[in-house]
Amino acid sequence: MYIPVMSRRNILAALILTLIASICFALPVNLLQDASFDDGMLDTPFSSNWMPFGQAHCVSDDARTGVYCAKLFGNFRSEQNWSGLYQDVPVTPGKKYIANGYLRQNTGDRLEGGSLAWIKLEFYDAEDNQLMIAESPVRLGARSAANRWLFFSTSPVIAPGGAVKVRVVAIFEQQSDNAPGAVLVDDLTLRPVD
Ligand SMILES: [Ca+2]
Repeated sequence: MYIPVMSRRNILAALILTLIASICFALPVNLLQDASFDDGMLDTPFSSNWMPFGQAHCVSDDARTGVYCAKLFGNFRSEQNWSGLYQDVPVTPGKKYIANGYLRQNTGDRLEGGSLAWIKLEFYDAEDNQLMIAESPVRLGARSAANRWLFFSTSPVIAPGGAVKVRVVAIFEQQSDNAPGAVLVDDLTLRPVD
């Protein structure tokens, strides 16, 4: 009986496929739902996974993936104010998490003055007490590049003892200068870190 022997080329291909598969399966899942803001309906632009606050809108301009992204801008209150949106995710104390995503500003609606946007993690206990905050060290501001999506990330952070959930926040801060400008947000992720 003839039994075909795998050629070196086939063995190499099999090894490469195995390596790719192991890398793919090793990537932890995104714990956020509707991370690309594309699951909303016409009457409720954001899906129920997201809680918008201040001036947070679902728009189809320049979405990074899918059709929609979030657009944040100031409340023009002549005092420091915030807009944004967040999603709460259950966490395990002692486990490490990291959040990241993409922010963008466009020519014609660039940030001015002291306006800033960034990504933040807030850990809460069962009584909704805020235990810890972790923020992306880099923020998008008036001097940041325009017309392209920029990647922002927190550091990996350990959920503190007593934490039951983490709030992933994309936040826009406007100062008392009422500076104009808007920020687009798309493709947020929250991943556990081994
Ligand atoms: Ca999107």
